[in-house]
Amino acid sequence: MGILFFVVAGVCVGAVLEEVNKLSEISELALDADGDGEVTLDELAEALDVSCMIVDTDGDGILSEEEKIDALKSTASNYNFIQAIIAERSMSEVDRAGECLVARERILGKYSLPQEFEIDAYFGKIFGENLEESVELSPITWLPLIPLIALENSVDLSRDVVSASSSNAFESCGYFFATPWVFYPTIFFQALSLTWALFNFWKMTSIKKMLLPTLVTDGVNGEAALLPPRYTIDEIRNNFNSSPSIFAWGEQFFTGGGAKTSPPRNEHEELFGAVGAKFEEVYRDSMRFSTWLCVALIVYSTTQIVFRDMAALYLHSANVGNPEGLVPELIVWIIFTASAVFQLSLAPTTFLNYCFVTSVEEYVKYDIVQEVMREEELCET
Ligand SMILES: [Ca+2]
Ligand SMILES: [Ca+2]
Repeated sequence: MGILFFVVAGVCVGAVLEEVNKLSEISELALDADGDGEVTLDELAEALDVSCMIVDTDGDGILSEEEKIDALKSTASNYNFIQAIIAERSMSEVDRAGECLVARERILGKYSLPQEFEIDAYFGKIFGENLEESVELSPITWLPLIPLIALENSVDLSRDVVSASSSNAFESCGYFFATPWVFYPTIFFQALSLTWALFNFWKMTSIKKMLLPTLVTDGVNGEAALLPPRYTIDEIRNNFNSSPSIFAWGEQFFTGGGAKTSPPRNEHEELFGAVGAKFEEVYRDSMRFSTWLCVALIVYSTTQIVFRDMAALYLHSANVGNPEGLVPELIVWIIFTASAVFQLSLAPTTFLNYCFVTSVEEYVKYDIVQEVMREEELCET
């Protein structure tokens, strides 16, 4: 069980690293049309196929702040929870690299950095630091799992079955499904895990969308224009809520008051909703727990139930404890496993977006910017 655990965890970390590598390759190859090593806004707009709209409404050749704000308001998406998740999940790697590059424009402008500044190196360092902390396994990670494991082990215990590999292990088959006080709590845990993983994914995505500048092609002169991030506009920011209904209660409960005790210190933090200024640490833990919960659910469901039931079915074993429950049990636990695998497949994107929302705009890590500058010899020190 332990080995499988680290295999699944390793695959998850590997997926993140692969994504990061892809992002930097794409920005170098696919987006730089004339190959001069720099991706201009026009090249970016061309490659990303951004929407063309009339920004310069009075046609004077200058994009005023009002014109930009009006244009932004008209591009607002009204996706619901599920639509937003599907849209983010089906986003191409090129679009994702494009997001890093438009964010780069903002960082460059804010700190007056040279054009040679490599945003890949900056995000790469941010990813690395966060990844190191996320894969750290502390004993406390296991706390939420203890009741579930105890519950399911009770099926084995009551039949003197030591483990799924014991000679009498089939005697428990069918009873995980047929024992209501084991089955219903399991459904509860599975639903909790799914909701949690989806919420983490959605929250990072929607905050990211607010922090990203919007790239459009102006319909009047055909040039690419970068509209400011949505959160900078009061009206849009005030209508935004990343803690809908019960999630606000949950966030406040688990953060000891959330925004009430740690109110947002700037417009960027207002986007974090009920969790307030504690977002960075709280959501790093939230992602970590949620991911380990998924990994544990996969490992536990497969080794304890799915593999055992399959073996019982395949061998036509005569020792199956509850033959009527065997097939439904196998089907239900395969669905549970599939659900957990799906949740785990969301984790790399959730993680990348977490890194993004905690390293742009008000959250730019200036020490890392300087580190990159030094390494690229863009500054004296
Ligand atoms: Ca170029
Ligand atoms: Ca104008």
